[in-house]
Amino acid sequence: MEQSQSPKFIVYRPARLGATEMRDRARHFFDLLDGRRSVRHFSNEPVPDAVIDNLIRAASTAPSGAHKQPWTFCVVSDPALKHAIREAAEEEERESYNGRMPKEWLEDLAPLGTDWRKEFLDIAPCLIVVFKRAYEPQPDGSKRKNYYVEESVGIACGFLLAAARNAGLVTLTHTPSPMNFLAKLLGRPENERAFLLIPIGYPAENCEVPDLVRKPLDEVLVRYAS
Ligand code: IYR
Repeated sequence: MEQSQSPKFIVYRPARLGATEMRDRARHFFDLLDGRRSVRHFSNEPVPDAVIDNLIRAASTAPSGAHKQPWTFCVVSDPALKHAIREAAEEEERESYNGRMPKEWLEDLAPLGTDWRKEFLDIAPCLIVVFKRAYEPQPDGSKRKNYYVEESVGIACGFLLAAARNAGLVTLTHTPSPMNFLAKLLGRPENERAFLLIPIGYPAENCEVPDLVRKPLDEVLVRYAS
């Protein structure tokens, strides 16, 4: 059996905020995130690489099972590759909308106005394709598993969306299904499985979003206090 590493700890003392500042910042962060919307109408204006780098740095700070950080973020801005992704996504989505998705699902999607056409995959300046890493291949050819991969990568994607919103960019959480064409097109190794496709950029001038209402606090919060 391999010897386990002895843990090493360092002092951690994050700045403590005063009551007013804490309240104000909590409110401000909520307002910021409350202004986030899933966008399907993008401008083709490019986004600086350095900004995308920092969004991915932010995503990669997410907590993960046993700190395995089981994610890979692929950033696609090459027009030919974006187009290949669009073609493959539309092929799957055409089948999904025309028979694979049950009637109830299509009814639930109707207010969002989505269909099989995914023009935004050509137009958005950048597609971030997030892969989950099911395991880590070892130099001896064996596989070392990762833990709570879905949860870890889901949280990392949440951080990414929040970081993009904070930088004044808009995103879409796109899930063309099935998504295995993405690993093929991007030449990803066997341990990586596509998790989410996130177009990112600026909204088109005439961008519209569905008029959605969020659940009020009392529908999502249950307090247990004395
Ligand atoms: N993947 C399809 C369908 C779709 C499914 C859900 I759930 C949505 O919230 C939105 C769309 C598509 O991207 O159109």
